[in-house]
Amino acid sequence: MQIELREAAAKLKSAQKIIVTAHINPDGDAIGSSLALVQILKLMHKDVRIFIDDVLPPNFMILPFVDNIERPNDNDRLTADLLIILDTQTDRIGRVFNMVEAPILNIDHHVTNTGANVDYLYLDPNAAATCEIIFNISKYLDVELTMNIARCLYTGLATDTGFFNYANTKSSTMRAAAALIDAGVKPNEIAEQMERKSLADFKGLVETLKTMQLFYDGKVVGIFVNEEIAKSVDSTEGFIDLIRVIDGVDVAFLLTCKSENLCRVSMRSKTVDVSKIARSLGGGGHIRAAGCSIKTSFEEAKQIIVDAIGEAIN
Ligand SMILES: [Mn+2]
Repeated sequence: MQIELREAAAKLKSAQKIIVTAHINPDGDAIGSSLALVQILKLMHKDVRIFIDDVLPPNFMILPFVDNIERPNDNDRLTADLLIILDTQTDRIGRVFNMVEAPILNIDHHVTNTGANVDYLYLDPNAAATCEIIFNISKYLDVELTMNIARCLYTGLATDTGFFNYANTKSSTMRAAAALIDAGVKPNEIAEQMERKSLADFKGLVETLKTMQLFYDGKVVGIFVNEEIAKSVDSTEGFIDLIRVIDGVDVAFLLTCKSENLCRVSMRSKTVDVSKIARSLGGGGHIRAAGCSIKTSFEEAKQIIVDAIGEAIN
């Protein structure tokens, strides 16, 4: 059932024992919104735990409260008054879904979220980030945004908007960011942390850029993190943003080899609705930034994604 923001706030108020989670392959918005919400709930004297079923990229380890993020154990079974799923739908939270028995409140900004398997969905596709929604919901909760909460929220806003560059950046996003700066955030410090790369990842980036290929008269560009490169890097965060700038390119994509028969695709576009392409392949996302997994070999996945994008642009 889709609910209003005010009703979502009421759910937070009435629950005492709360578990918060976000998507696997966690990004700045998933981690930032989870950590901010947990701190808000603590200020409301809630009994709250936070689980993310994945390793956290090192860039986010500076965020306040990050040590409180737990990974689920296979044998754990937990009950709670509320399970809050942030920045994704139920199918991308890994083992948390089966571990927790509780009514589900899903808070998200992905236009492709169908609300499957959840009790309550608050969906705002106009929000630039789930962090923007958490910022908005805090106004209903009588809590003051501490600097630590603000740093987490700002991280999600900044990373999901490409540091306020993408089309999802609205005046409301900027107003939220301004309020967070007023609460003590230093934008340069967050930017420096988020842009940091290990030498191995940077070398991986150089190798990946060498794989660049143009398709459809240069309207589409792809880069390829093959098995060898994938083994040498921890994260491919930000790789795709470097190729979307090429003149004449509408759709940029990154194909990553995850394992022998599992590939991951990320897409960015200037005009094409890539969320549709992602959805047609079982994934999701936003109009100009989306992704999906393809369960096949690297070569076959390449053909599938090139064909799917070709269909969308022609
Ligand atoms: Mn997000």
